Amino acid sequence: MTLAAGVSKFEAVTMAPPDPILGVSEAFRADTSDAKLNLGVGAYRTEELQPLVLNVVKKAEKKMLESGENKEYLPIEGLAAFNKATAELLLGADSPAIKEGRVATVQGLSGTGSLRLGAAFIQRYFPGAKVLISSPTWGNHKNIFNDAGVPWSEYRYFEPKTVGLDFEGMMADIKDAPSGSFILLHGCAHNPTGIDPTPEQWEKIADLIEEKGHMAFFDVAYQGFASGSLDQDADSVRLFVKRGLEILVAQSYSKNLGLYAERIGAINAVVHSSDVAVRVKSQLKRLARPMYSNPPVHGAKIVANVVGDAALFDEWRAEMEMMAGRIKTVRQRLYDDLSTKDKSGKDWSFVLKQIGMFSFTGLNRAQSDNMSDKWHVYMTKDGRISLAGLSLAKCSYLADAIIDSYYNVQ
Ligand code: PLA
Repeated sequence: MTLAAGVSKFEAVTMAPPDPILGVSEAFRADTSDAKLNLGVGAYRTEELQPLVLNVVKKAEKKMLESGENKEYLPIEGLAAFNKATAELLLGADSPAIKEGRVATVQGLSGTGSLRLGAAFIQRYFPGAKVLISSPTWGNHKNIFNDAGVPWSEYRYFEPKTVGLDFEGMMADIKDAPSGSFILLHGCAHNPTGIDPTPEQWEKIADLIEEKGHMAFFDVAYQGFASGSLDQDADSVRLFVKRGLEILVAQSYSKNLGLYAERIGAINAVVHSSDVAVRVKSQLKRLARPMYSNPPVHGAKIVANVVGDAALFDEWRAEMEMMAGRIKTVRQRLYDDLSTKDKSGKDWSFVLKQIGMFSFTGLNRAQSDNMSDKWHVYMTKDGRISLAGLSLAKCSYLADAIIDSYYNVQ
């Protein structure tokens, strides 16, 4: 007799809600309309709305295949050539912090896994310390710190009235946080608002963090995607390092090298001495080992090959400028279409002012629902659209959808 389907021991397990970002892609896939458009996840598409594998990635992979590389385990901290390349890309190849051995770099499972490792480190070595997260922020930040058991609260960031930065609110909240807090900062191209502090504001943020004895924890998921320049997009991080502040930085190659599925990134701790760096690195490894043992090799080799080869590196920069440029072009077209179609005189210029992959439209939840239910345009419910998933050909349709949702849905 086979066992009957009795009461499951898993009966108490409830249904989890769909993920606010990746769940949008699931809903998109289920939609059979020809008009459908996925502006949910921040993944780059060509004008034909197809995924793009960069030429430099193909060239690096060809090289790897030809050299007949093996599938041995990487060390816990990852591929040495990758760790060197990624720290240099972040801080600059001539960075004194690197030369002095003050940077502890451990390869992570892309941006998310690197943030998670950083969070586990905070939980273990700074028990009770709070992380301050911008309001709003990337939908996964809170999950990451929750699951690592790190308490967090929010600092003001976005001012809906000006569709800009609430700099005073931000500074007041950082000031009020207990000394020794970690301040999570988006290195560039803030997700979801597309609004970054100015260089002068970054200086003031650094002043305050230093004064309060806090530590900055940078999330750098879009280096190269804000301005098109890898160096310029790292200015915020480099400013803190130049001032001698200790920081944590999570990096991701999902967007700038289009390596989404390879899960390649890093966690870096820039500290006061090489002695401390060695110890911090040893503890990051100790945290990684029981979580996933050691990281995957393929993406690490791609990054090491691209960054470590002058010709490929130049080609990468050109490809990134092309991607950032295409996003700027659709941004402009969307703004033009919104401004011409909307006869009410509403100022849509915030679309142009925002930077990076996204536009934060100000559409509320009901309006976002209308976008998907009526127009088959999928976006996150916080009103964010990914311009990286938009083509010039679809701008006019999208503008119609936004105007309808904005004026006809409360
Ligand atoms: N940090 C920020 C600010 C991000 O926006 C993302 C990705 C990550 C980290 C992590 O990406 P990674 O793990 O792939 O390196 N945000 C995406 C995708 C693009 C996602 O939600 O996972 C987004 O649509 O917001």
